[in-house]
Amino acid sequence: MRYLVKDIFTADPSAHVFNGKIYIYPSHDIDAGIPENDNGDHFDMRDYHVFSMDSIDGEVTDHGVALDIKNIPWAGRQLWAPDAAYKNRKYYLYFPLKDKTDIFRIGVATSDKPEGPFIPQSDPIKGSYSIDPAVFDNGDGNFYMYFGGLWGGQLQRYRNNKAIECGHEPKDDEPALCAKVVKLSDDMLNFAEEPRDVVILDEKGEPLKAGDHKRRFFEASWMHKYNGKYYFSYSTGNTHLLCYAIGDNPYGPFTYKGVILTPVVGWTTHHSIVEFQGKWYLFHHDSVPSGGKTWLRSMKVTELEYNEDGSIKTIDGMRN
Ligand code: FUB
Repeated sequence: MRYLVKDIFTADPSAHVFNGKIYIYPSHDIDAGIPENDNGDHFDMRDYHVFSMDSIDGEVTDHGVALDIKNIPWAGRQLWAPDAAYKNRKYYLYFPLKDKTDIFRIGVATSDKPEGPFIPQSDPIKGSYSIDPAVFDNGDGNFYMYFGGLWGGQLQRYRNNKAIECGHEPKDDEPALCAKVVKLSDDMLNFAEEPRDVVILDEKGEPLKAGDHKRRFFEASWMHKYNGKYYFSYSTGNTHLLCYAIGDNPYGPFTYKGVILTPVVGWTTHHSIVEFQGKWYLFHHDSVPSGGKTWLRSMKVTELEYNEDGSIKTIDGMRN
């Protein structure tokens, strides 16, 4: 495993290969002096930096501030885990941010260059809510956004894409809340349809239950394709695992398959998976360099390997 950046704190790394290089779009953690709570108020980030590297062991270039909260017209607070996509000679940065009423929405900003600077749209994406957008290029002209996160990520405040009066999680024996998936419009700036549930099934074909904290979705969606199958991966939040489930198309359903990464030092765990020069890599973060401060994380990379049957070899989160 390799820490990628030492002079600032970085988390939630979304890695992509653009123009033959790896570009990483992480959160930029800061010490805002806000006490830690279950609402995640201590994650009070204010800008994004974009990083690139020519090779997996090579030098990491910090391209500086790519988007600052002060330039986002609808901003309230907290720039959380972003992702990026490329289409038709334009780069798109998708980001979760609380609006002026303290509700998380998902915004989009555009640039002609992968490293930015990115110019934000004047409003969040219509119909967006919650956090952690991950945008998947299906290679057929269609792009899908996966999103959602529990607790501070506010997903429990919605049912069927509508805000409910009193946010709550289902009872332990009821189906778990799901991440959401939605096809993006041709211009990449809107949802092309109503978001759908990313249903994760257990070995009996039943949706995972809300009480199944070691397997149910919490936050940090990612999608990648391997040998024609769709791998939806995510964090289980309060049990601190990165897990994955496999399906036959971008919408699922997906069947739970196992753990990618065991708990790391720190509360959150978040990742991306990318193929580069014939190998697969897991980008993630932990709080080791800050001495365990959960809100000051550092991104890392390690190789990810598959077994013959397409399952992923579990990685030890405490390995350094
Ligand atoms: O970085 C803030 C939040 O912490 C992210 O949006 C979550 O996925 C968790 O990593």
